[in-house]
Amino acid sequence: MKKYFLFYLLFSAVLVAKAENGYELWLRYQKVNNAPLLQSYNSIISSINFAGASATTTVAKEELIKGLKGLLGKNIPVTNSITANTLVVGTPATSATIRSLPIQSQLKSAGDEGFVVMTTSTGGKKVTTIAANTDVGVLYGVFHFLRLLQTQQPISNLSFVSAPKIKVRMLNHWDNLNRHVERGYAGSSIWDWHRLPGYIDQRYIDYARANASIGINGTVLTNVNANAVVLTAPYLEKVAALANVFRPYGIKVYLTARFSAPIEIGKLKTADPHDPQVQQWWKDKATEIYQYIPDFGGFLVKANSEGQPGPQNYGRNHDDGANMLADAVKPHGGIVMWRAFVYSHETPEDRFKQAYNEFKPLDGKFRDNVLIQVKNGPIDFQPREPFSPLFGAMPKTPLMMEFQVTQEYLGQATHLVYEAPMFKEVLDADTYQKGKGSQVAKVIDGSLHNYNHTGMAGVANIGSDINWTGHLFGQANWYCMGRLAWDHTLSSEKMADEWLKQTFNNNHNFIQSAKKMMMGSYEAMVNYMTPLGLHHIMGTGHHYGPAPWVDNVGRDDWNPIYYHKADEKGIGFDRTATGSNALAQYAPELQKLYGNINTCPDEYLLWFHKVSWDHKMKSGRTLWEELVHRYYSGVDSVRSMQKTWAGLKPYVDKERYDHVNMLLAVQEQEAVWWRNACLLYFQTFSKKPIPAKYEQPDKTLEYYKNLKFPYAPGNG
Ligand code: GCW
Repeated sequence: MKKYFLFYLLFSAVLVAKAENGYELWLRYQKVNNAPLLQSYNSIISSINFAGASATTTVAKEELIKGLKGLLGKNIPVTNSITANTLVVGTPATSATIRSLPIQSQLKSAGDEGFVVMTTSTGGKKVTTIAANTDVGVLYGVFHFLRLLQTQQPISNLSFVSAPKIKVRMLNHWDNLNRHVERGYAGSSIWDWHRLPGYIDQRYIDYARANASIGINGTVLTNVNANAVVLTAPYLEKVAALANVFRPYGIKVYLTARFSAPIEIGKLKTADPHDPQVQQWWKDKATEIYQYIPDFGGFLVKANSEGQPGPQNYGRNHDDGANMLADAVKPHGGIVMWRAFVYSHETPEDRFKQAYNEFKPLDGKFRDNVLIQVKNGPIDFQPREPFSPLFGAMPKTPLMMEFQVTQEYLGQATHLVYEAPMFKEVLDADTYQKGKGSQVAKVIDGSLHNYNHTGMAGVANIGSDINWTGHLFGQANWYCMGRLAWDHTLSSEKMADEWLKQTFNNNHNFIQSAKKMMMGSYEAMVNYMTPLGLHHIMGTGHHYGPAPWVDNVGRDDWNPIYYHKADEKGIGFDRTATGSNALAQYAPELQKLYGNINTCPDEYLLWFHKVSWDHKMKSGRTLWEELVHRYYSGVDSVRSMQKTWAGLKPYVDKERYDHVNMLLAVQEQEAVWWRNACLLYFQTFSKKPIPAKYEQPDKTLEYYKNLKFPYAPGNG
């Protein structure tokens, strides 16, 4: 009896897919479950010849050995010799073989951080090489090679050279020192400040591995709503401990600089950037920081924005503040990323226009180690925004992109929303600054204006939840942000494909359906939240759920009614010449396209026009009918996503299947909530029915208005 029971245990363990909690992200290294392919991999990789002994080389080597062991199901011997089918890894500096291989011109184009992955030969022996000019290039090459196996690509005839298109590829953590994450929906901050520097959480290492695997090379540890305490010695020691963990992975640490720090922790009476004592204080502070962290990346600054102190407090301007900090870090090789997310309390001007108005006149006035960090859109990470007009306006100042990976306005961590299509929409948008073909991507990768610095940042969606991002599919947004910073020409489909295969499996049916679900998820969310160019109609403060009726917040431009302007006549914000004329901040080609109500794309219509309820849309429907149609189709799309996922049950382990399944059900309820609340509210102006063919709202507008969420997560 006992014998049978044991047998049964063994048998069932083999049958049941290993439960997974998502902690391993896209680095699971499961054994390749395709026999012919596995055989081919095994014949192509018979040993590893790995040159170099630096800290970076060591982690690269460990990763390669670990990855191959998992993927091939056996240990691949590491040798000093080269035989047929050796995997030759290294740099010209570390490996004589690499120096002798016919890959020198490819190596040249790989630059400082890029890599070459090639099938080639040496002494008549066929080998595969992962080569780079630097150790970190080797690390990136190793991750690329492992990705080929994880996604089951052929590797018998490789010829691939890759170099990042953008230099600074980073995450911004809005993490406070008490571990609260502003706009974080995945638990508390992963930075365990209290136990640092003594205790090094394994998570720090896995965080670094994950980032290196997608090419991220910088991390801002602290919230832009900054606390000067992080710049004091006890905290710098903690920061240094993190920097030590990240360094082998090619990741530099950056901090947010609170502009008033000279007063708060320096005991000065002022933080005026023209004051010599203040300037000296920052120089000394920079010197001190570099003693702790010799490769410290620099500062990210939010100044004179939403109550943060800044140079304008002293009658100075952004360039004065940025340049003072730039001078302080310059001797140490640091940079300053100065944010353009500003809008003033005092100016009644359309908020859309303010960043441009403040920064455009400063073009060319910044030191050469300053980048201006611009949010993708003119307002604030809304579900859909036109690109920020600043991207077409500052040829003499390096502009870097700020995307928000955390889903503050995109359903937080309960909605499955794949963000790549949104990022791509902005990157591919044409600014027309130097005529047709002046895409935002070419501005930020420096090719349009020959910027000396280039950068892309993503506000992280990472927290201490076991799966890092709250929603398992939130991992895909972290993944694609890093991949796009490396190569913005990658398609959304390609990145979804890679992520799904590495995160789940390579089953064709699974991949096709899951990819389709991901690809439609962004548009679905826009439709059930803010279709046709609506924006900023979410709940106040926590930004959770719909609240288009809010009209009582302290300042005008925090109220949803400021943005949708609905009344009996129609809905939308007139930003043409008859209105705020924000359109004038764009190139003439775009002014023409967006300025005409009949040519303005539906996606941006209510961003630029006040449109009457009876306006005939391109679809033939009236505006009201179209609005209803979009809200309903958004909900329908979520229901299809639920069906798709249910059909994928056989391909996914129970734990992760259930996780996504439950969250999709929440998403469906919340999509209905958005749809009903918004339509019932807008109906009070349009005075038109929701046609009978649609399922009718089962709650009243009053019900929705009375919902309160005092403990919603992530609040500032
Ligand atoms: O989107 C808004 C957020 C704030 C955030 C601010 C910013 C860090 O609601 O929480 O503050 O943007 O980007 O500075």
